[in-house]
This record gives sequence, structure tokens and C-alpha cells, in this order.
Amino acid sequence: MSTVVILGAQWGDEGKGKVIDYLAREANVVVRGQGGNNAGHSVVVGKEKYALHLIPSGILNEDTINVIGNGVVFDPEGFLNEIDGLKHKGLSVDSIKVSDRAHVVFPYHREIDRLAEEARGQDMIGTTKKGIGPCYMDKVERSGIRMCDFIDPEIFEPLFRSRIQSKNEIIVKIYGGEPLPEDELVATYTAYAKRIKPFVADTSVIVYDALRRNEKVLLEGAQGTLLDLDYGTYPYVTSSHPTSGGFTIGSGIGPGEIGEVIGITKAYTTRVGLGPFVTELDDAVGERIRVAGNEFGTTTGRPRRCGWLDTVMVNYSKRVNGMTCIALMLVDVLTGFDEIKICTAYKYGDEVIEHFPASLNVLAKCEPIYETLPGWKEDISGIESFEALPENAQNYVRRIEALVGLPVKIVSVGPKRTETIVRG
Ligand code: 2SA
Ligand code: MG
Repeated sequence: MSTVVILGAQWGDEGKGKVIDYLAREANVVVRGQGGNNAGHSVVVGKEKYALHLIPSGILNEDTINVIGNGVVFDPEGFLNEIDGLKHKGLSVDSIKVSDRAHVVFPYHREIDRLAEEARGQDMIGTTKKGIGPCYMDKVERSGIRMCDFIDPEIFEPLFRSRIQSKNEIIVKIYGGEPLPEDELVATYTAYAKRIKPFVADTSVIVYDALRRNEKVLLEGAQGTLLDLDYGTYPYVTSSHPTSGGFTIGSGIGPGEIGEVIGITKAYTTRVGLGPFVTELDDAVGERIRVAGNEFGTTTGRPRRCGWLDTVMVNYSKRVNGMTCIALMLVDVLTGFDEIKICTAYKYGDEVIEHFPASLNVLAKCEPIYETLPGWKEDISGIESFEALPENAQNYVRRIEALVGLPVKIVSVGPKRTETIVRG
């Protein structure tokens, strides 16, 4: 099977970008199918570090076609900034194709995202304020503007004017904010549309044709399973489906085309944004992981909350995504700990819970049940084979395989492309 899904098995930031970049070298097409520029993938090539948000990670490979699929919410300003940054570094952006069915993120979406978060006060979600939720709201409400209309001047201007007017009413009357300047936005976005038009295509045809030619297609997930609108820790979730089902809808591929589903899993757990986090370490150990793992958001720079690996969560991701294997990331961050813990179940009152609960009220009261494994002290970053890893690091990986019931096919021991152990 030539189609591989790469998705986050936790709350995002598992290191998907690195695996995608690694596998993209053999891929003909890399597709983003959900989310928008709320994603942040860092890829390190040689001495350069690239922070990608909207653009698929295959951009660093010369021969890969990079598709922004219909399920993505597309921010023209963010896109153009990213393109300019890549060009500045000497990269070609000709391989990027944007779906004519993708919905467009406008400044009123970002403004409403910001105002809505402010209005939630203590109950804020902790969004990236990129306008993701408000854009998907318009899509579901059937008042959004799609790429095909954005690049059609005849349709776009009247439609955009009418939307700015109705959004300004919401901004002013509901949130007490400042109205956005209509004429200025129309001029700016009309100019953006002209620049973006050459990238727009019916991307599902591109992907379909590639599959018919038996080419390799990578579906690149952003965020993670626990941020999924249905499966995540609702309402502390994003407004799209970063799960395997979401990719078929968001890229225009039938479910039968999907072969491997790789669950990218960090060797520990992190989350940005609010909501219950059973294995969170609000202490020196958590701080040590944060510093060693450089756990600060690529998009917003926010410090990430850190804790031990939670296999209740990873098992849940395995189930709802049909994961076929695990890529275990950032294992090197755990180097130097005397002992390492893995959460194997939750204690909820007198009950032992093995399936990730829907209720956040229940989740917030769950205590982790840990298994403790001995750590390792050796620097593992240069190691190239699994067998060469310290015994205790091997045991940690094997224990995860046993607890989740999936093979760990990739072990990442450092941020560089070369610091990746692929097991046969
Ligand atoms: P939004 O903006 O509506 O999607 O936010 C809703 C929730 O989803 C979380 N979220 C994320 N969590 C982790 N990583 C994400 N991407 C960036 C990164 C985040 C950053 O890769 O580093 O830079 O801070 C991401 N995007 C959305 C968000 O925190 C909310 O909990
Ligand atoms: Mg990220």
C-alpha cells in the first residue's frame, strides 16, 4: 500500500514534522488535510531550522508535490509570509498546490478568535488565535469563502464585502470591539488572491492521479488525536479532525487507499493550552523535561505543559485511528533521569480506568497509575541502531510496545534528520 498517514497520538507537537520530512524523501506527494497555520512543524536540515505552519513538510525535498487539501483552513497572509521566508532561504515553492475547495481564513476570523477567548475569561480554550475555530464555524454554517471564490474577482469582492459587514456587526455589537476597515481589507485580499491564484488547483485529482500511478502519498497530520473535535478533550480541542478519518475527508482520498497509519508519539507527554492532563508534572521533573525538550510552541512560543508518557491515551489513539505502528520521538530528552515513569491506567475513586474517558470532570479527577523503569545516562543522540541503544532505553521502548500492542518502528534520538533509528 502506497499511502501512509502520519498523525499525532497525543496533544500535538509529537515531532510529526521530522518523521514526515524523513519519509517525504521517498514520497511523491505530501498532503495536509486539516487544521491551518495553527500547526507548527520544525524541521532541521543541516544547520538550518525551518518552522513550517501551513506548508507541508515535503517542501524541503526537491521532487515532492506539496498539497494543501480541502480540509485545511487557508490563511493567505500566513501563506505568503511562509512562502517569502522559504524563497529567502533559496527554496523553490513551485511544488505547492492549494485546494480550490479549502476555506479561507480572513482577519475577522482572527479577531473573533481573539475576542471570543477574551470573553471566555477563566474558561478560555487557549487557542492559537489564528482564526481556526471561527473559520471552521463559517464552513459548517455554510457562510465561508472557499479558495475557488477567493481567486474569482467577480465573485470575491461582493461576497467579501458582505462578510466583512456582518462580521463587523458581531465584533462591535457582541464583543464591543473595533470594526475592521472594509475597503482596506478588500484591496489587500484582492492583491493576495492574485498572488495565490497560480497555486490553486483541484488537489484531489492530483492525489488521485498519483495513486493511480502507484506513487507514494503521505498524509501529514497537524495537532494530535487528543485535540480532535470528536475524540479530543472537548472543549479544549481544535476545530478539525487530526485523526485518520479526517484525512480522507480533508484530502479527497477514499479510506480504502490508506495503508499504514503511523502514530507519532513523544516519549513523554506535552500539551499547550488548557484542560485536564493526568500525567502532568508541575515540578522540577516537568521543568527539566521542558528545558531538555525545548518544549515551547513553534507557533506562539508558549511554554508547553509536560508530564510522563500516558499509555491510556496512546491506546485510545491506536483504537480511534487504526494505528498500525508507532514512531517514538524525543527519546533523547529522557536521557539522564534515574527513573522514568509510564502511566498504564487511571485511578478514579475506587475504580481503575483503562479507556480514555469522555468526561473532563472524570478526567480531571483521575490519578495516574505508574510503572517505574530504570533510566539511562549515556548520550544516545549519535546512535544508529536499536541494538546499540543502552539496555534501559531499549527496555523502555519494548515496554511501550507491550503496553500499546504496536511495533515502535521509528525511534528518534535527536532533532537532526540523521538522528533517526528505523527498525526493520
Ligand atoms: P486552535 O487555535 O483553535 O486550533 O486551538 C485549539 C486548541 O488546539 C491546540 N493547538 C495546538 N496544540 C499543540 N500544537 C499546536 N500547534 C502549535 C505548535 C502551537 C503553538 O506546533 O507548536 O505554537 O503554541 C496546536 N494548534 C492548536 C491549542 O493549544 C488549543 O488547546
Ligand atoms: Mg507543533
